[in-house]
Amino acid sequence: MARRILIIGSEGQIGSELMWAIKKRWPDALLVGADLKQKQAGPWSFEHLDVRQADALQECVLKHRIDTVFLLAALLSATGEARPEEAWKLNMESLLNVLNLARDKYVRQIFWPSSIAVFGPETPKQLAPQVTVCAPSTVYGISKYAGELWCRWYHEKYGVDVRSLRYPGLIGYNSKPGGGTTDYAVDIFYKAVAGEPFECFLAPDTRLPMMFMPDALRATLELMEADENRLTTRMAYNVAAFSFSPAELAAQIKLYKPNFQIVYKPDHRQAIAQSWPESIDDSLARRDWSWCPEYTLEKMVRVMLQELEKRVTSVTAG
Ligand code: NAD
Ligand code: AKB
Repeated sequence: MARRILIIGSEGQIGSELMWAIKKRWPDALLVGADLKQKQAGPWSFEHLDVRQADALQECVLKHRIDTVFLLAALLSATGEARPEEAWKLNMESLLNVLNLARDKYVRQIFWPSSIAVFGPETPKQLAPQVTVCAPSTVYGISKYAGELWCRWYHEKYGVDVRSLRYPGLIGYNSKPGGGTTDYAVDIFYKAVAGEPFECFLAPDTRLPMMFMPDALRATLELMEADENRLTTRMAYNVAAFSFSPAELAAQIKLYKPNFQIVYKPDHRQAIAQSWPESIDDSLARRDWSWCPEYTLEKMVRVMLQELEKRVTSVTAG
């Protein structure tokens, strides 16, 4: 039977791309977006919804006879440090509201993303293992790690089919990020294409795990399709693609844009970035559900520049 899907946070960086990816991969699925923001374009229903309101959420699920929820609403790392109580409340209440709907059998399957932010200064910097010291130093990271534990608890206690990934920093050309520490890795491309210098809020040698959006979307949907008997964790799977520093990314961009200029003015986000590992070991995801990234740093940079150039050209021509 075709899925009936609710994406909460549908107007954000991932949600606005995931809607199209689902339409392509599961064409028969019924799709409903939900967000506090207004709907952007898209051939699906939309509900203006505050996911913290459990009754309104349940009403929406019943109205559309939803069986699958992707919960993407959250405050990210940098915003979370500025608004810690709001971040904790939103990130936890939204998850518990959705988990309770699955416990009570209103929905069958949940996707909820975790992050590399679950790791902290004591985690090994290179190839951070699936199971390791997780003592995050941000409110966002604390909420993600607590969320992972809640997911496992609801699965063990009530059999809830909840699945999760520890996304690295995500880079795409169709949507812009908001409030994260890895946002610079998207913003830099807009400046490069506009022929303007880029002021980077991280130091040149700050290496972080990153992933191109098409890989992240595919990982998400492959995990949701995976045979549940093969899943060996109901916390979140590490997934990796490549790592780079701002200087390494700028060097790649300069191959196409030799006049591109970058200056470094590290701010409060530097400490957050420094608390995260430089690379991730994703061997469990590779073993359990055959995860394999397609994009390298080089390929991602080429496609990002090509796609953003096309937009500039079509705007200029129009
Ligand atoms: P985003 O901030 O771009 O989008 C979040 C969306 O949720 C926004 O459209 C916002 O309006 C909406 N929202 C906020 N509060 C809401 C509420 N109370 N009710 C309904 N909607 C609400 O975030 P994103 O980058 O798309 O991230 C989505 C998820 O993926 C988050 O859980 C985030 O922690 C996780 N994640 C993202 C990245 C990344 O690089 N983008 C990396 C790791 C994990
Ligand atoms: C952030 O920087 O906060 C996010 C993340 C890695 O979770 N992009």
